Amino acid sequence: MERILNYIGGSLVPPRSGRFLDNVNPATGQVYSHIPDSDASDVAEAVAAAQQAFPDWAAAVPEVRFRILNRIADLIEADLESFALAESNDNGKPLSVARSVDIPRAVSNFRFFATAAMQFASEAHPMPGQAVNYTLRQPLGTVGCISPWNLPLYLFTWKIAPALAAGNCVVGKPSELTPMTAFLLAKVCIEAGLPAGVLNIVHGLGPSAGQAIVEHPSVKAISFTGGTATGRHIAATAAPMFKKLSLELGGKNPSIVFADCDFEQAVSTAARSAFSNNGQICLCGSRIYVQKPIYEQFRDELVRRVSALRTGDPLAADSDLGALVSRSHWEKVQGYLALAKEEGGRILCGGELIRPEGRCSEGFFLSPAIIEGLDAQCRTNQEEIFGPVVTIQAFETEEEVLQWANGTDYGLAANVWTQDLSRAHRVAERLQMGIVWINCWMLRDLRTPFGGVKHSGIGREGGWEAIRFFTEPKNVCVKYGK
Ligand code: TXE
Repeated sequence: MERILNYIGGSLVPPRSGRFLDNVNPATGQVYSHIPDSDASDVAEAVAAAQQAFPDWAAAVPEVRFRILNRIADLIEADLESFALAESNDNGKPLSVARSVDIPRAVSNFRFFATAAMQFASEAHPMPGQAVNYTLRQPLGTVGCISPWNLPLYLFTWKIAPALAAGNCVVGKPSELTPMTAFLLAKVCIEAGLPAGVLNIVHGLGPSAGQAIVEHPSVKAISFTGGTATGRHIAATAAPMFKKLSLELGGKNPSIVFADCDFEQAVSTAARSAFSNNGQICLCGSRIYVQKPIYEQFRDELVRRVSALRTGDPLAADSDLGALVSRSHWEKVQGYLALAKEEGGRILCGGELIRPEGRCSEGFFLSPAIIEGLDAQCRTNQEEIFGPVVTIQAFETEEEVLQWANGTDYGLAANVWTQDLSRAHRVAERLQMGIVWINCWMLRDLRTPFGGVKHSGIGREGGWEAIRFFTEPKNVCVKYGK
């Protein structure tokens, strides 16, 4: 059985302890590879390698970083099929989705930030006749990038690429549930000629390997995407050490459909927004609010379309949805279905455990569920489920739906459907979210700031925001006047 290895100091190495963990394919329920159960000693070795590589990487002219990051992008693209298969086996998502969304986006991340390395410019603030100030933006040194299981390579590279482009060295940890694409990335980095120690990938569990990265005194910043509880714990550990923090956490995002919407676009996108990747995307719209005049028509059409989605073997070309990521997550989502019923919700469709024939009969499958009859304050509508379970509810006024939309601890994203231009801007301004989509969902320009407010996190990723995060500004004031 395949053994995943750590990538430290330019080499693929086993964990120092010699201990490995099982890597389960959630579509089959079977162990299909082993991953290092790394601890603080592996992290210490990775940090030492990064520290050693840092002076040369930080001093390299931008063209060097540009060329290597582009080469990494090219090599992932050339082997797209292996990456897509690894992603599907680890995560349970349809191979077609990994092939068309996740891996191409990881390629784009490297290309985008390769270019950023070439284009980055600093500010100057002249004081006429007296002095000129300029801002030197210098890389931080060794930084930690910790990523989750839902979009494994896409989110890992979304952190690593800007950190490297800005001249930092990285100790990264992918989720222990989805390590395989990061292992393939390590092999690609070796082939691309990335200098030893510039990127180090340590596999293992959050409380051991992840915690050791957060605690290491030489790691200057942590860029983390994952659950809110983990984010809170990381913040509590890192804040007293004055580390820079970027935390992309959970969401409980509303889809708000006004009666004057383009019905076809709203209903098809609401379905996509609710159930893409089985609802396991922090940006998924999991609370669907529809204005009264079109509520019944919209609900019935949504139920019809969602009932037609096929949940099954991720490798089958006709599967729209695959397995949930792990047994424990599958059970957690089922727990929320039971809670929704206890709270008085009616399941309009889905919520059934699926047992596909053949190799996937032991996999973690659940058909996509829509629940009606719950109020905005109940736990089902307040807590992040992160699975194929969404609620639908009718609203009357703009004021009412804004209260519901803003009435959770989270504040990541919203999608709003209306043809009324003034209302679109008004609602966007009042939504307490980091991202608002009007008449669309998941339309992303990589230059835009990405992140949430409230318990959805702190800091922003994307474009120059990411480069700024991974650099320290130093003001140099040069007096030339008398
Ligand atoms: O994420 P964790 P989990 C939400 C979603 C999900 C819940 C828990 O609601 O049900 O979070 O998922 C590492 N120090 N999201 O448990 O634990 C861990 O190894 C350092 C939303 O899988 O937050 C992994 O690499 N690192 C989300 C990463 O943190 C630690 C995506 C995320 O794991 C650590 C995923 C520690 N003490 C889950 N403990 C989104 N916003 O996209 C864990 N880790």
